[in-house]
Amino acid sequence: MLYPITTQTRTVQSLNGVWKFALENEATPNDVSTPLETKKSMSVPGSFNDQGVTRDIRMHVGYVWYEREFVVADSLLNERVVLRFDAATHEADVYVNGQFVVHHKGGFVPFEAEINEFINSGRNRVTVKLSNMIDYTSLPVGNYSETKDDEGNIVRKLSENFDFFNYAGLNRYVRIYTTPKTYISDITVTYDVDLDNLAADVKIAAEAEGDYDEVKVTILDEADQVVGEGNSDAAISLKDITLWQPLNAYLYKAKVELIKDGAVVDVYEEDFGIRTVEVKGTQFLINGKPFYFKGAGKHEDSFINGRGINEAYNVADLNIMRWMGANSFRTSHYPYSEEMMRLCDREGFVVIDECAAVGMFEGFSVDSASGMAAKSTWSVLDTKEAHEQAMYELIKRDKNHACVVMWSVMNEPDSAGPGSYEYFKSIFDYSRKLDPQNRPFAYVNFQICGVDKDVCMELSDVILLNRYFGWYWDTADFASAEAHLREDMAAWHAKFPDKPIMFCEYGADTVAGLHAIADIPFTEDYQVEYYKINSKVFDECDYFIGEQLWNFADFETKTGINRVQGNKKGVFTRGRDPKAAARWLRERWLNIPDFDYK
Ligand code: BDP
Repeated sequence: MLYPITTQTRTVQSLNGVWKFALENEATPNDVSTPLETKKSMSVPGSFNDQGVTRDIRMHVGYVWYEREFVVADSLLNERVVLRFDAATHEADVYVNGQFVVHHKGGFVPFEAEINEFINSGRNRVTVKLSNMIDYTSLPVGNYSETKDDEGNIVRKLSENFDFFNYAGLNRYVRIYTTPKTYISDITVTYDVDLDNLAADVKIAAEAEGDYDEVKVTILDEADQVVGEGNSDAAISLKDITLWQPLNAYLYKAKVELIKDGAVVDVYEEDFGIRTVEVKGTQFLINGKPFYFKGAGKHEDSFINGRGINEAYNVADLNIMRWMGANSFRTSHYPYSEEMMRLCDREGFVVIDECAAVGMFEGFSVDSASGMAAKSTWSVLDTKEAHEQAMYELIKRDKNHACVVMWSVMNEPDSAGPGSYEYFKSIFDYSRKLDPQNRPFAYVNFQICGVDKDVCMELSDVILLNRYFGWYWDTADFASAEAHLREDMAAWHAKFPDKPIMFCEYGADTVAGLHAIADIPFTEDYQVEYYKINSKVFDECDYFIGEQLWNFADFETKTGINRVQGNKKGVFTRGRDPKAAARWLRERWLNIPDFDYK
């Protein structure tokens, strides 16, 4: 799916700003044929929860309404006019001038619709009925229930089956863009690279609709010099290429033009980097060299905005990670904004791209993590359809990004209980066919489904582990934690001697400002010790290819007695102030090279 940009043939118009907002009153439903009656406002993009402030909005479960007016300039009305939502979390029905236009479920990916038949010259009205409900058929997975009160009104309850707050709303940009009636609908970038001779055969495959004779492709380098020309059917050979490297990005531009009778009818420019990715034995090769992942699992989470896009945070977060010596992160636990992916392409950050498959464990709870056991997850959940859609939409959106080096199909699923293998196999088989660049696919293993219980790891190209020895397990007993971690790693390596292992989560809740000498949980000192013992074991294992800690920064969660205004495992606070561990890790990571460490 193409990102909306302005070119000689295309325009983009923002619908961001303050919209009208209302909670749905189910007794007297909103009538979309008339303007929304409300005095409430809501900023878009942004989650509605913290903007709404009081409990009735913040904790609302059910439907909400957004509405605003817009005008499309008369000069554009003969173009193809498309209304695009970058993310409506989690489910939306969109109306223009009271007429239904499009429905989409899945709160972290874009969707769009042509609206020519619904709009007029002058003022128009866009209305969104949005639901924040998630259940056992959706991704992410939520525990949903409903009852009726004495007056017969539906009372909805929702408890996340995961450890982040269910921020919802029009979380990303809303735009109208125009294209000619004959237009480029998608572009897929693939290449064969000759690393020894720094040459590449690059295929820019375009899909288009309408009446055209030919698709012309021009490849430009960063100095805007033409380095290759051809069309969309055949590969274009490039010589003396500059590779996209971690933290040292280089982006080419593919200029794609639809030609009719010798004239250009549509033009789109897609930036792309050239790099190779391969899992070979216990190594993860980028451009043929063994890469070592240093970084974190993150969240899209900021004050007031909630999960709403915050580009200043994105820029700062990458700068903070660079400061720390990090080179990578995982989009835990859902696809991040397209702007973040584009930024990572530019900055050279290496991304493990995760779909919203989280909470796929019956009865998940952070209150009893070490005491949980796999149950009948795969007969309770009915997520296959949503999961395939999520992988399809994620890969369709992110397939061309050089920053994406691996897909994560699930976080901490039940990989031990009955039916796990069959479910995993079908998702892996389905997903692998979708990636034109054939990147590795993996899932992130839950400590509950340890090496002696997990039955799915053979399907994963890399062993991604979330491990909490010294936190949920062996709390305040670092000697045992270290020993158990060492045993765990050895056991995984013995079971899969030819697969690389990396950590995608390890961490300890830490309230900034607390200190103690004697290994007291929640103190900054404890968090530092925790990272020290984990790092010591990592360095003993030559098959260990990366450390992504949990979490980059403190973040909001549902309320619970194990969460103090959110999850405090950040090595930075929610406001991005470093805890002591951030400095300790900085010392460590600046001394670990990106390549050839293992
Ligand atoms: C894992 C989850 C992550 C949690 C983390 C924790 O993958 O989302 O936030 O542990 O408990 O269960 O902090």
